[in-house]
Amino acid sequence: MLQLYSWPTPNGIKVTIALEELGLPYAFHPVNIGRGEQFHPEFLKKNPNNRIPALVDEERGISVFESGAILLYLAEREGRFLPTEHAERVEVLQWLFWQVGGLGPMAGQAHHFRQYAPEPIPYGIDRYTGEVARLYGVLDRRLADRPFVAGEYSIADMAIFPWIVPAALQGQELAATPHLARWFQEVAARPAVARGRAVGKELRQPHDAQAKEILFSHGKARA
Ligand SMILES: N[C@@H](CCC(=O)N[C@@H](CS)C(=O)NCC(=O)O)C(=O)O
Repeated sequence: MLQLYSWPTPNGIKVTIALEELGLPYAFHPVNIGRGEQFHPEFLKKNPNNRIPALVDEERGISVFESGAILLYLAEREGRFLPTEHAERVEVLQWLFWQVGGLGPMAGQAHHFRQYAPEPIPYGIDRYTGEVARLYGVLDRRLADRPFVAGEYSIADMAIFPWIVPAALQGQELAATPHLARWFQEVAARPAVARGRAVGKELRQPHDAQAKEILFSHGKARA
């Protein structure tokens, strides 16, 4: 059985979408990042980077952290959503890495400066909102002449999708990127995506003062 240690945020939702798409049985163990559970010693054994998600494959005795590595692990394990042919495979991998190295971190900073910074910092807001706008433009051009980012639906789409869901929080208007908007509607309509998005949804709360202290105090506070 697969054991998923996670929370319903974009990096967590990627993995529940992939598990649902693959039809794999798994147990979801919530790690409340707003209460500091990502710093608990038991979780740190699974992810030394104190971030969700982490996946434990009991059957194979393998533990994986980093959402992109988890998607890759699951796709290779099941032989789905990642082509085996070299050129097609690299298409998927480059967009998967583009998400984990670019869209995710930049959108995360846009969320931070637009929603959570203790006082408005125009330089931070402009820099990250602008960078996310650039990345949305890259995706829009990519999707102009193909249905999904790497041609066929793949783990790259699963990785990108949860970061487009909160577009408004990143200062983005999907109507400005019609090809991306079309792709977004198509991915959102997949039943497995809807199931993946629903996992743990009821647990999600707006960040209160304690959560902000834990998440944004640069390691000073620990629950
Ligand atoms: N590169 C990591 C990023 C994971 C990440 O940032 N997770 C966030 C939630 S989306 C988290 O656990 N935050 C807890 C914290 O900042 O202490 C991945 O893709 O798995």
